[in-house]
Amino acid sequence: MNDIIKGGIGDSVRRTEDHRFLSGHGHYTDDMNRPGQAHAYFKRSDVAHGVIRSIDTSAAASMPGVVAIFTGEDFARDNIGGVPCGWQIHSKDGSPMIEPPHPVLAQGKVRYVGDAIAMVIAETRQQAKDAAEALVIDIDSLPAVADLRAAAAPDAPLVHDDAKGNVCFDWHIGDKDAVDAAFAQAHKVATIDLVNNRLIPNPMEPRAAIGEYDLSSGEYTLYTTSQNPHVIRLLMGAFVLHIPEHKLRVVAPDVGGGFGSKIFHYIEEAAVTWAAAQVHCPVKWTCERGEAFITDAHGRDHVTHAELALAEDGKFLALRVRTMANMGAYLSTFAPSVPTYLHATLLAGVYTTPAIYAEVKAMFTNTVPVDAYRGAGRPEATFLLERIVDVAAKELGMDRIAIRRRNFIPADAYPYQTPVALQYDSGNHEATLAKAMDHAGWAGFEQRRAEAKSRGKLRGIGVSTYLEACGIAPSAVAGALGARAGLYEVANVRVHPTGSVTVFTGTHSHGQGHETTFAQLVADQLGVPFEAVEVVHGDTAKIPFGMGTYGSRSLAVGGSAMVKAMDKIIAKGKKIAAHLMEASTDDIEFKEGKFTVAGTDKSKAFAEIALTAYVPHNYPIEEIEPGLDETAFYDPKNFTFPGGCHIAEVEIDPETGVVSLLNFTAVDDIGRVINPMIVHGQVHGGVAQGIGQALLEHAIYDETGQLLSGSLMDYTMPRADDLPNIRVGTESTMCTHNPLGAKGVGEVGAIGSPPAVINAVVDALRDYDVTHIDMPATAQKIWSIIQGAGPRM
Ligand code: MCN
Repeated sequence: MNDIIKGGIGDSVRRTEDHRFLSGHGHYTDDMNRPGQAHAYFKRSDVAHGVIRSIDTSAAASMPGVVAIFTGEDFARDNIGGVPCGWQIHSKDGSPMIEPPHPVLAQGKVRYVGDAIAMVIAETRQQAKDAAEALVIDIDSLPAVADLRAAAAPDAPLVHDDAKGNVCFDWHIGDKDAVDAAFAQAHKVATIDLVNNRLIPNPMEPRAAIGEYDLSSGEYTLYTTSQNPHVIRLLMGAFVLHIPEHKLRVVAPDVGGGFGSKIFHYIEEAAVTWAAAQVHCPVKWTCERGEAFITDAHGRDHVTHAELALAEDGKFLALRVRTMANMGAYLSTFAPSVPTYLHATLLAGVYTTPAIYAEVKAMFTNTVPVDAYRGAGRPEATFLLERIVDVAAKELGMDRIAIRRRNFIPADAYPYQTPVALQYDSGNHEATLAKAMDHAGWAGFEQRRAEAKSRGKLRGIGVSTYLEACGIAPSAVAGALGARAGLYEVANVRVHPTGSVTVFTGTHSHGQGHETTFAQLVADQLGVPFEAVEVVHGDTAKIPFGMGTYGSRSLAVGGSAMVKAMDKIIAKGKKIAAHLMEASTDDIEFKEGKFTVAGTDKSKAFAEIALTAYVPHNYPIEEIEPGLDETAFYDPKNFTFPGGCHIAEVEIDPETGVVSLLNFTAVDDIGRVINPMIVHGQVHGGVAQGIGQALLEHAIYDETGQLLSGSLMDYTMPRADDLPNIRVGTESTMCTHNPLGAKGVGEVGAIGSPPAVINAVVDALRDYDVTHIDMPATAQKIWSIIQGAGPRM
């Protein structure tokens, strides 16, 4: 610990942003009120599928305070485009995915409960809401389909006429012949059918947006709760509203959590921006919690059949996976990438499985669009793998740890090419497993099980050894995998004359603590005090460009861009120092904030060089431009591949089926750590969400497309007393291709934890005939299993 600089890399600095947040000085979109603003309320469909016969706005239009009412026809008349999808997938027969237009307000048909039909703008929010109630909307209901298996039935109602069989795409990856051949040789085959339960994100701050139009300059501004303002500007400006970027500013101020749900370009953003120009005043919309349930993109929702071919010694010979993925009623911004490139490419996990073949059929249903939610695709892959590995162990009568060890990719086999496209750069699965087993007291578990049994309780322990791909960027890879834009990151490092620094980053912090960790990074590299660094993000008018925050990319990609920009600062500083100290630039060394002539005691402090750069005195202006302000773009060669081991220990009360999670251990390998405290917090948050998925959360639709769990009374979020003390440990193998050696941490908790919990629950029920329990493992499900199966003798 001694060589960790105070406020530098490796120091658990307290989060600078927290004082602002905890003292009520955060500046969220809904905190803003623009002069003369009006308020928007969206009238939404309460049927899942139907034809809009008529919308009568006359009574509503004469209600007090009403400024304007717009319907889909108004948008169509003004040639406003549909909300685009940022990803393109081709089916295995080479045909492009079906990409139905997604109008800002419904045109002709409604396709899910929550689909926006009309936008009412009034002087107050309540007036807009009251007027929306006075709209007379005539909809002929059509049969709807919400469930994946029902959507695939031959006579299922069609969500979009051109998506035959409700199929958006039917994609595949891997070597089918090799997999078939391996199955033919298998000693045994482990099989599992599972559902990855649909989730609703529920960040603390609901979405909000304010559109503004300046008549004199023709400039639009959108304030929005977004994780990636530049991407919103690009999509909304170019595809929806046709506003050139120099006339469109997008600001994402403080954002109270997103978990992926605020990456996407939502229709409300386009609607308020467009409407501001129509009604000549700013237009503000704030989502209500209940409205968020039926408008924020949902997550997960897979139905999967998987088979693992096994050799007699427990070696995995091949994996075959067939997944159906719910896209909802329209394609959200990143939706097609989630079950394909973020899911199926992860199916090797931490294992040496030589042959893998996966098919993914994406389906439309009359439900809220589904897109990335913390982990996006990787939790689904990890759940499938770590469950089937336990099933395989049971099938072969092998120990669950032993079968994992037999199949781990050895640490010395890195870099490792998987059969499903990815090349992992580093990892040490044996080390994370050993550390987690030690922290979790794995060796003493059977004693604890026996003790629980003496109290009439069923105790179980579950393990999950995972690997994920994050630091989402490599433009070449993203492009090859279907992204419609490259994914790099940008940083502008501006050193001011007195040596303080402002960093402008294209990433966006909405709970991850970037204002702290990025300041640590800059303080460490430039040798300036931590307090002298300010981090700016979230405004397209201030930052050159940026791809935003998701896929645990901000440090590995955004932080690396900062390192690149700082390298340029240091290189220029060396030239200035060489001039001041009459030395050759090659002889100047930079360390801990000082430029020194090598082998001498002659040196200049960083702040002195900064001042010289701006206030030239006897300065060779022809050779060195004044100023100390550099921008760099960083496009990594590869993803980063964090991995780790999560262990859960549960106790079940057989009388009630209630699961108590007693212990949870997470040991994650995330390469070099900038701030251990923030990293631990990220793991805690992710694990809490994973536990929520495993035990509590489920978005349930009925067969008519009504969301039954559409409020916090019905949709169970984990609370503090549902969570045990989470033991967090790290184990570092460095990322080999970014200058920091860092891997992402933002999603690991949500990826590794669900199978650990379910494996523990299944283990607790080992005396019953249970191979698998779908998430969430509610008390009712478990009680029914116990009642139905009865103990196995
Ligand atoms: N960090 C570090 N050392 C590492 C890795 C990361 O100190 N080796 C620090 C980073 O500098 C950053 C934080 O940990 O402060 C998370 O970094 P990173 O893994 O790069 O993830 P991002 O910042 O890109 O955040 C995205 C990730 C995702 S994808 C989701 S979803 C998520 C998450 O972060 N949503 C969150 N964490 C969240 N936390 C909060 N509070 N709210 C959300 O909405």
